[in-house]
Amino acid sequence: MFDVDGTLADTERDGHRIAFNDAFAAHRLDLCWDVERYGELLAITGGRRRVAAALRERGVEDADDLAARVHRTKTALFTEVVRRREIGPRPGLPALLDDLRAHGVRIAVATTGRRAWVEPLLAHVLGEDTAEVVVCGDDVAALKPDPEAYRTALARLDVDAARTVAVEDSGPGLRAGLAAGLATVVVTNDYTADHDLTGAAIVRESFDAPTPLTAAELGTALL
Ligand code: XBP
Ligand code: MG
Repeated sequence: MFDVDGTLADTERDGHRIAFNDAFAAHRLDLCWDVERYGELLAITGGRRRVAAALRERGVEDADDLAARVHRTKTALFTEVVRRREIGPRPGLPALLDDLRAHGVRIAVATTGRRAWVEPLLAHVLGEDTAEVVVCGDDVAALKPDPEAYRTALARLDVDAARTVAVEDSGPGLRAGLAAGLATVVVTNDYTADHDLTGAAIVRESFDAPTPLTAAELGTALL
């Protein structure tokens, strides 16, 4: 089971962040997240919650309502970016996916992102054989680090947690995988390299260096 943001694709710094800033401008809000600030805000999962927290911090009344409207704009803007295929898979990921498929491994997705952009991104990143099950932020009441997205994906696949590996990029994602009872492999990125990754079955900085991550290595996470 793969996470999307930061795992299948590097979506955050030059993708979501820019779309949030464009949405703030469209709503005439004096708010702009630089790379560093956005990294801190990633501790709050889910775009709408992230915006609401920033608005509340500024003492904005009706922060939740305004955040919902701003987030709708952001989702539309980011969906356009994804549809233009400006964001591709993380290096080394296509080779891992080929290896998993060659071994008959079932592939699912559990993300806290919105289905509007997740589906076109998966069509691009996973290709025609997209994931068997795709659980998005729209499908669950509680976002990561809550395990609901993973538990929902397990139920839809009708598989045991004990036979499933989660692949994540971040501390909140790792905690979601572990809380669902999944062996969890973490492939970090610039934003998550300093997260607390205690409990991860395997931690790597990349899918392809120093050696390619293989289906066999992922399988060792279950041992
Ligand atoms: C990623 C998120 C997402 C994105 C933004 O966390 O929290 O909210 O940052 O997407 P994870 P939306 O990788 O753990 O799923 O604006 O669609 O929420
Ligand atoms: Mg992630």
